Amino acid sequence: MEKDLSKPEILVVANLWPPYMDALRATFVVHDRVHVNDAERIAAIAPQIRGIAANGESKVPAELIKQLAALEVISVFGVGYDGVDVGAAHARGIPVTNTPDVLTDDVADLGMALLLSIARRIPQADKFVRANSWVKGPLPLTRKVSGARLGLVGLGRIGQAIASRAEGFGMSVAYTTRHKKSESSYTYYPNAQALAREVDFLLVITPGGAGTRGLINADVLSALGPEGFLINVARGSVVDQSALVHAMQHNLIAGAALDVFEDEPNVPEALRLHENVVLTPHMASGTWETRRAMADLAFGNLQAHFSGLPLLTPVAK
Ligand code: NAP
Ligand code: 8YV
Repeated sequence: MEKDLSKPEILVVANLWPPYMDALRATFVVHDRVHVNDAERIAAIAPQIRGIAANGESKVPAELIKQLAALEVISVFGVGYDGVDVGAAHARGIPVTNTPDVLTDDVADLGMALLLSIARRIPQADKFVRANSWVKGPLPLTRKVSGARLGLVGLGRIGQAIASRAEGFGMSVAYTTRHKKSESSYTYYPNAQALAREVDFLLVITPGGAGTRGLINADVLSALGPEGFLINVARGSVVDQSALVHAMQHNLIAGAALDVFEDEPNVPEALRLHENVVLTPHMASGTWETRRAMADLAFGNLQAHFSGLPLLTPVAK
């Protein structure tokens, strides 16, 4: 097929949602993940690549940015951009865009769903009924959510939305962030360990990357204690997964509900086989409605750039 030279060429660095790919293919010359295992092909097309389409899990390291001499813009299908070397991009004057706000409700909904699931043991109860175990006797009692104490590690767009939902359950809300939010009436703790000591549910919703790597470590889990539950909808890197496995195996915490993992899609057997966990496959923004809105925004950013218009949602310098 003849290449349409009027279309900008872009490199897709993730397994993107098919309807989004359709929109990209209609407007750009799309090179789909050729950088992953085809050094010769990427070297051949590198001088033409003007845009990158990534997602929240994508790696866009400085080396790739350096290789693409004509690169003008990086659009992330996701609010988190911890896999993109934003410093290296900005140093070359290349803007990075993401998809904030449009996914906030879904991620907050899944955060609460995971909290309810681990506390009330909904997946375990479902298994119990399906296995016909009910005929032998009742399911053991579970943990009440309404009125319990929630601790949020991160109180940004999504953290705030989770806090509002938790208030609807009559939960008390406390949080930790690097900077105390003067406008917030929730109780502030200066670090995750101090927060964990005071709550029943510790829910993590910070960005990933170097600044939060291993923030939830053995000390934090020990502070959460044998009655406490951990919920992570942020990034796998924020929780020290080995420390978590150790805490689960030694009943140092009551349970964990996780949407994100250190090495996705690989989840350690120790977590997969544990009775007191609820696991979901990085699906917090995965509804038709939200993925459509994310695709529109991620595409809109690329389109704005190549039309010489202001970007819709650039990541701040
Ligand atoms: P946001 O509005 O930027 O909020 C981030 C919050 O994290 C802020 O309150 C920030 O406060 C806090 N924070 C940053 N570094 C911290 C640290 N070292 N210790 C404690 N708190 C820290 O972002 P958002 O829109 O709420 O999204 C948050 C993250 O959720 C994303 O970056 C992404 O990683 C994750 N996410 C996951 C999914 C999923 O599918 N599971 C979907 C969407 C988003 P300070 O700056 O004051 O510290
Ligand atoms: C998506 C995410 O699952 O927005 C983020 O940061 O992690 C998620 O919304 C992801 O970007 C799509 O693959």
